[in-house]
Amino acid sequence: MHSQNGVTIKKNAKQDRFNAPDYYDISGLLTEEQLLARDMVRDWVKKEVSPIIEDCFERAIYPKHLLRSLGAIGALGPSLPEKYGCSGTDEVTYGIMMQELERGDSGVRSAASVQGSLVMYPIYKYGTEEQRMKYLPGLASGELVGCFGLTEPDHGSNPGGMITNIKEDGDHYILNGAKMWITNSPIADVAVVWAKDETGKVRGIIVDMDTPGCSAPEIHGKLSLRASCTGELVFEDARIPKSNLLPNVKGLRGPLSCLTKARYGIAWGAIGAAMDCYDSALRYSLEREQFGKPIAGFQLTQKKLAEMITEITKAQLLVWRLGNLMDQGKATPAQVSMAKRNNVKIALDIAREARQIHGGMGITNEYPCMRHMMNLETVLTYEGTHDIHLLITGMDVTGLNAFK
Ligand code: TGC
Ligand code: FAD
Repeated sequence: MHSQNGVTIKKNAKQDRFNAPDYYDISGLLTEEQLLARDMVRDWVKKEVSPIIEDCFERAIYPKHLLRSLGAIGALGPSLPEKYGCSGTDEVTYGIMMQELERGDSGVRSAASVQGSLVMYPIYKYGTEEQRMKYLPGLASGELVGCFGLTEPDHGSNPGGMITNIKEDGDHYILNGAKMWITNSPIADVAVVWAKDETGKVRGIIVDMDTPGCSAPEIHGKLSLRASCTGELVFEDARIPKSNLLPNVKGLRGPLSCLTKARYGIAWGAIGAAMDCYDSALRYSLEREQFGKPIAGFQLTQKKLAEMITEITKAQLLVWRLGNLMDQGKATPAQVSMAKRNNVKIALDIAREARQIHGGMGITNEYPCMRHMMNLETVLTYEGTHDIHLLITGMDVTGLNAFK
C-alpha cells in the first residue's frame, strides 16, 4: 500500500508475468548500454508500476510519487548532458526507456515525456545557461514538476492561431491567456508556456506557477489516461520576469521542435503498450480452453496473434532505424511524424484485438488490454492527431500543403 495526500493506493496481488516479444531479435541490434537501460526500466515497471496501476487507473489517482522515482532511475530527460543532472544517453536508449514505461501505462510514459522532452528539452535547447542551471537539475531528479502549455481551448491542431500573449512592462512581461489539456499542470511547479509577443511572434517563457495570476484547474471525467493528471493553465495579468523568456527561438518552430522530440518517444512508447497487450493475449489464449482445446489452437485466434506480432515487429524496426537516424542527426520531423502515427495506430488496433481474445475477462482490470486501449485513444490524439500526421506525411511526399 502507498499513501498519498491521505489517499491509500492499493497494491494488486496479481503477479506481473510480462514476457517481452522480440520476434526479430531486436535485442541483437542494441548496444550494451541500451540493453541495460531497457532491463533496468523493465524491472522498475514490474516493481513500481504494475502493482498499483490498476487501482490508480480505476480511481483516477495520479501516482505522483513515481516522478521522483523516475528521476532516480534517470528516466527524466535521459539524453540531456550530465552537467544538468541527466545521463547523456543516445536517442535509442531514450526511446527504449519510453517503450518500457508505456508497457506499464501510457500515463507514466506521458509524465516522463512531458518532463523530459517538453519542459527540460526547450530549457536546454533554447534557454540561457542560467535558466538551465536553475531548472534542469530539479526537473531531472523529479523534485520539480514541469508542464508544457501549447494547446488552447480554441486552438488544438492549429497552435499557430494561439491568442495567449505577452506584453512588455519594464523588466517584466504581462502574460494573459488560457491553455487547455495540459499534462501535469495542476501539480506543476514550472510551466513552459508558448505565447505571442507584441509583434505576433510565438515565444517560449518559463513560468513559475506560484506567480500571482497563474492557476491550473484540473480537468475531471477523463475515461483515458486516468492515472495521469491533466488540467488547464490560466494566466490573468501574470507578471513574469523578462529573464524567464527563452531567448534562442522565435516562431512556431520552437514548440514544434519539442513536439518532434516527444513524438519520437511516443513512437517507441506505443510499442510497449502493444507488447503488453500481445503478451497478455498470447498467454491467455494458451491457458483458456473452449470446445475442448486452448483457444490459441483456433485459426481465427492465430490470425489475430500472427497479425499482432507482425505489426509489433515492423514497429520495432521502424523506431530502431529512426533512433539511429536521430543519433546521426539525420531524422526529419516528417519521419518522426510517420512513426508516431503508425505505431500508435497499430498499438490501438492490437489493444482492441487483444481485448477480444480475452473475451469477457478482457473488459475487466484483471488484464491490461482495456486500460491500454482507453489510454491509446488519448495517445492517438495528443502530440498531433492521427489525421494531422497523415497530412504531414502527405505534405512531405507531395510538396503540397493541405493545411492552408
Ligand atoms: P508550419 O508553417 O508548417 O511550420 C511553422 C514552423 O515550424 C517548423 N516546423 C517544425 N519544426 C520542428 N519540428 C516539427 N515537427 C515542425 N513542424 C513544422 C516549420 O519548418 C516552420 O519553421 P520556420 O522556421 O519556417 O518558421 O506550421 P503550421 O501552422 O502550418 O502548422 C503545421 C502543423 C499543423 C503540422 C502543426 O501545427 C502541428 O503539428 N499541429 C499539431 C499540434 C500538436 O501536435 N499539438 C501538440 C500539443 S502538446 C501535447 O499534445 C503534449 S501531450 C503530452 C503527453 O502527455 O505526452
Ligand atoms: P481539434 O484540433 O479540434 O481536432 C478535432 C478533430 O478535427 C480531430 O480529429 C482532428 O484530426 C481533426 N482536424 C483538425 N484539423 C484538421 C485538418 N486540417 N484536416 C483534417 N482534420 C482535422 N497539449 C499541450 O499543449 N500540452 C499537454 O501537455 C497536453 N497534454 C494532453 C493530455 C491529454 C490527456 C489530452 C487529451 C490532450 C493533451 N494535449 C496537450 C492537447 C492535444 O495535443 C490536443 O488535444 C490535440 O493536439 C488535438 O487538439 P484538439 O483536441 O483541440 O482537437
